[in-house]
Amino acid sequence: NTFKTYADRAQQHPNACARDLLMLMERKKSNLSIAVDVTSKAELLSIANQAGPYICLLKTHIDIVDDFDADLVDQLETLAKQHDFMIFEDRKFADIGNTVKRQYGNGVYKIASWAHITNAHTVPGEGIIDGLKEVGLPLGRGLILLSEMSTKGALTKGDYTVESVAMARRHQDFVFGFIAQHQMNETPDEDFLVLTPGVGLDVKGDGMGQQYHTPHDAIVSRGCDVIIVGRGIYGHPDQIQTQAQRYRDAGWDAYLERCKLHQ
Ligand code: UP6
Repeated sequence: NTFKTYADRAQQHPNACARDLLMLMERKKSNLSIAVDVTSKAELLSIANQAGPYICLLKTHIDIVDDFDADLVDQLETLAKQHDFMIFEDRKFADIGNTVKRQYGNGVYKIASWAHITNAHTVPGEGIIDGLKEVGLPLGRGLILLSEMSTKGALTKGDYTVESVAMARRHQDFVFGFIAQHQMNETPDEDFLVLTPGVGLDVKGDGMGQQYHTPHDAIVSRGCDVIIVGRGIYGHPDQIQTQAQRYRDAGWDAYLERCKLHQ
């Protein structure tokens, strides 16, 4: 039986960032990442503070915040320590290595200085990983690749997905997983984490291509590891805690069911 719990995987994983995340998930009993796609600093901080106790990972789109400043990052880091979560900037880098290296380390956001995890499209080929790695690896950061998108008509399928996994395999010191809709491992000793957006319990889509599946579907049927939930939680501003707890429970129950199935 080759099934491994998050705790087993935390012990054995070759990538430091993946080990930290898996350990945190186990310790906190949460495989929930919240996507906080709001445009004001105050709102972002308030949601992070309310959802903090229920999440393993806070996913940001830092460039949509109208009143971004360095203090926002300081406060997010404080909340991350206080509530014990990691930070994932969903930057979706997509340029040549020499450019993404600057987009990651420099500019207004200096993403590499605060985001434990970021991600990249594989459309430019492997040079994008080389560029990001130059900046991120010395800082102990981790990268995930987009091998499968959640949206209707996405071109991330077939050979594109297969090639993306092959690229990750060649950079396991830095790349530890995927944004995808299915488990991506090819051999029993391979252990890429799969973080899955397009998760919701109440609606099937958003009229702009997004497609939603349940936490159960993602974790049990498709073998994903982390559920990413945005509007399902922050779309109810007066119920952040209730919804975060609801998705945390749904994600963790699904994980326990997966463990039981493989016992
Ligand atoms: N996201 C997707 N699909 C992908 C990759 N990333 O939805 O394939 C991101 C979006 C958003 C979040 O950028 O931040 O995940 C999903 O939010 P939602 O739950 O509100 O749809």
